[in-house]
Amino acid sequence: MVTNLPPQAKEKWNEVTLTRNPEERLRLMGEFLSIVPKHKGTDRMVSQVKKQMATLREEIEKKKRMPKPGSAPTYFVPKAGAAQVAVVGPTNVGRSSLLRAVTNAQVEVTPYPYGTKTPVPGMLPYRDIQFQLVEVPALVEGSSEGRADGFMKLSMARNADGIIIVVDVRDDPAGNFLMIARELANSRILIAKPEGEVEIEKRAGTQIQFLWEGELSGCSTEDVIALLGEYKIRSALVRVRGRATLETVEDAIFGNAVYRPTLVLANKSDLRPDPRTIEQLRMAAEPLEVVVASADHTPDLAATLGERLFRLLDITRVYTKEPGKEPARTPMVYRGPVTVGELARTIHNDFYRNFKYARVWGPAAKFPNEKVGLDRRLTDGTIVQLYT
Ligand SMILES: Nc1nc2c(ncn2[C@@H]2O[C@H](COP(=O)(O)OP(=O)(O)OP(=O)(O)O)[C@@H](O)[C@H]2O)c(=O)[nH]1
Ligand SMILES: [Mg+2]
Repeated sequence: MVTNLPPQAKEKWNEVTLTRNPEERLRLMGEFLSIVPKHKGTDRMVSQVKKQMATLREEIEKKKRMPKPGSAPTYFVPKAGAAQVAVVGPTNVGRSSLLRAVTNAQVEVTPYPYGTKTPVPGMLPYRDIQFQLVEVPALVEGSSEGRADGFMKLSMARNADGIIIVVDVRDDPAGNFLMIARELANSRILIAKPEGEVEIEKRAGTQIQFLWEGELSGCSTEDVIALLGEYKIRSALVRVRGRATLETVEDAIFGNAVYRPTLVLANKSDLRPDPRTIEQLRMAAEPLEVVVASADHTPDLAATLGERLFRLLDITRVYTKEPGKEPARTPMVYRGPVTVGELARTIHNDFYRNFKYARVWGPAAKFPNEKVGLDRRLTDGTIVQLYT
């Protein structure tokens, strides 16, 4: 259900989005909530905004407590490699052990709970790429309400490209999985692929441009443009994936719900779990894939996990080539399908602007050395030479 906010409320939200200062933003959000009519249709949006306010409050508090102005918050881990994957779970399930087993990270494994206090990154090599795994300190019931640095921990899952939920096969894996899933859901982090997704990228100009990787359901592009207009968004790039409704669009305006592809790792399989417990976990985790393994004893766990992440994150590797030379050894890495145009743009805007044609070899080529245009979709393993 779309919220049907009065115009003053939409006006106020527009003010919120234009404000960067956290204190000011918090104040405006409070004013926004005070003029939002409370009814069933606005329930979800109100709670989303309240969560954002709570996160802001915590940010402001953290900043006050920070030793030096400008020093980075300890929970932020810059992205590296093909994708960043947050490794989350309750305490003592073996997240550190997993990082020790499959990445280069120097990690401390502790027999006592809550041993990991700050995020630990490590690189997992797979084929010719690397995934960055980041151990997030243990989540608890109530993390989404801010318990035990909950907002910071959950924001790491939000900022990552994917998630691994680790549970212990001998410690109520289904129940613990559901606890973690609940905390993520409360933070509006979706772990199952939603029917439709919308991303709105505001930009200068006077035009709403659509990028179609899916379709609208139950509304037209005019409806979307009208709704955006009500929130004073007159120029933006709107990416539509799957089947998106007007509600999906409004969710995107409030910028809160995100989908993160997720894998479940049932760890400590060497401890001979009851097959029924594993079955319960699989049922609870549906439709997510469950990998049953042991960080301590499964051989080739890095390769197994790498392969699952590669599929889960829909990785596409493209190799650029210069005339008369061998293709680049390190690929350009994308998530999902990528066009020649997008490739050109990521290399350099000039390649895009002065583009004449491209030649392709491999999976995306009908025959080797095929001449193609900006729209050609590139698949994993394709070699591309751009001509300008
Ligand atoms: N048998 C067995 N024990 C494991 C396995 N993985 C981890 N453990 C043990 O489980 C305990 C917790 O391991 P950690 O890797 O520190 O767990 P964690 O999830 O990082 O825990 P915190 O960061 O402290 O919340 C340690 O005693 C590990 O030795 C495994 O695959 N099999
Ligand atoms: Mg740990």
